[in-house]
Amino acid sequence: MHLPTTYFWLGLFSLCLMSCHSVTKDKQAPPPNVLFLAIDDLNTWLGCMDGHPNAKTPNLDRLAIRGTLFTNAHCQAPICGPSRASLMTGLRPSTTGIYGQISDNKIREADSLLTHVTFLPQYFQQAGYKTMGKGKLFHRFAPEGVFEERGGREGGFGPKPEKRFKYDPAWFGKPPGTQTDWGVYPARDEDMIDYQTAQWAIERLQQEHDRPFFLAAGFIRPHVPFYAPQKWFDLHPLDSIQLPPYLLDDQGDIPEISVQLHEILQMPTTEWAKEQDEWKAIVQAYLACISFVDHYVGQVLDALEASPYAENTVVVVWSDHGYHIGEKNRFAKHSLWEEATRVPLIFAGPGIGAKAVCDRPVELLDLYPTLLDLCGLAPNAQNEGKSIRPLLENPLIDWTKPAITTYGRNNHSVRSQQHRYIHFEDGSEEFYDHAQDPHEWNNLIQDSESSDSYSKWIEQLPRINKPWSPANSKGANAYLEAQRQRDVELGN
Ligand SMILES: [Ca+2]
Ligand SMILES: [Ca+2]
Repeated sequence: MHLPTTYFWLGLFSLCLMSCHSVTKDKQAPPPNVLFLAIDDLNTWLGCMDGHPNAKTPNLDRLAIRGTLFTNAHCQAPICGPSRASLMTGLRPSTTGIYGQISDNKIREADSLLTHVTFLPQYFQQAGYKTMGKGKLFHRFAPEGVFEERGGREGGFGPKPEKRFKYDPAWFGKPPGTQTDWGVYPARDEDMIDYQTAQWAIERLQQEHDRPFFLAAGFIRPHVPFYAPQKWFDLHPLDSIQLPPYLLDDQGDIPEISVQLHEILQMPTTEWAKEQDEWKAIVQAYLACISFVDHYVGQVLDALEASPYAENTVVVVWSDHGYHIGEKNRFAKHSLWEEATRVPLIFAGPGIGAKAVCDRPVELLDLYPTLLDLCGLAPNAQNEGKSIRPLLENPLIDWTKPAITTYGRNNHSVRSQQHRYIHFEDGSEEFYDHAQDPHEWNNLIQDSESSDSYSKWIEQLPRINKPWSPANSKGANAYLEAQRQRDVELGN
């Protein structure tokens, strides 16, 4: 046999093999599925994060090992409704005027920009995905038409005892108007809403789907009331509980408008909890609720791993904002400070680095474009976030875009890798250096040596600051409600 001819045929055969392989591979690799898991009011008290030494979250920890954990991710608004509206529309609160709680079906009418907005799951549906959702995804469940299969949401925040355990109307001299309470309740996990949500998601993962899917489940713990069955409290014995850092006169160096914006109604203060010897019990109950929800997130992850979708599904777990558990004299979200803006965010699946930790600042607003990018869908030109796929491939690359959180109109926090700069509508400011001051106790705004480093963040503030939309519910305190009324009365 003539050698060159042999090489020619061998070469052609190899080419054919390569091209046949590539066709087959394409046929076998449809776009990835998405498993989208929301957790309500979860701060960074995870075993895999540095939030709290008593945290026990083995399931979120193992997901973090499978994927990329973001340790400097932030919400766009520090309360449920506007945070979720921003994530699902891909637009900042300052672009839409959604600063307060908002009914799911009012989002489209909040601003003319939103009349034809394509919510994140809908974008997947329009790209040929099967979309399924249950639980707290938007503020309550989801606007009409967002999910092809609507699992809905059970009412409220789960079963309640006949009489609240700890709620005290004397906290602020007001009648009960909050869900805030803590204690062992109910007796069985099966009576918790999140148990039902997990079972529903597991059933969907056990089904055969004829198209790629976008499966969303929204868990409601650790949102108040901090109720969970006994076994979750047993994981966190009271005498083992460590208290978060706290500085009594912390508010002495912040501007007056910050004091007004951060006024918390109908929630206990840390001083109250100390006087009543309840602080450890609140920490214990919050940790118990987190361990409970971690277990049921873990059951959904187990179902994914046991399914034919294990290798071809992008998993994302996120919380809608953080929560103060006594730091800054409060038990609440509702702030532009670290404990309320910072959230756990974990991605895992095809194309995503494993055992990776990324400390670059990222935003929940980035989820929409990132998920489109990971699934090979065309970008949505309306999105204001940025795909963080480059960080999922290499968590150490340069990333200068800061994370911005907005509370009320024209009050913004800008979080970079090291600093937090806060700018209020009247021009007042706060500035913190996390390298020296991780608890944001020392407002450096008067410190001339720091002025160079914060001035650059002013340029990052949103240019648009839409008035409050009339679609918002009342503001959460006197300052926010006055701001809302002023905007609405002026007719926007
Ligand atoms: Ca929430
Ligand atoms: Ca301070």
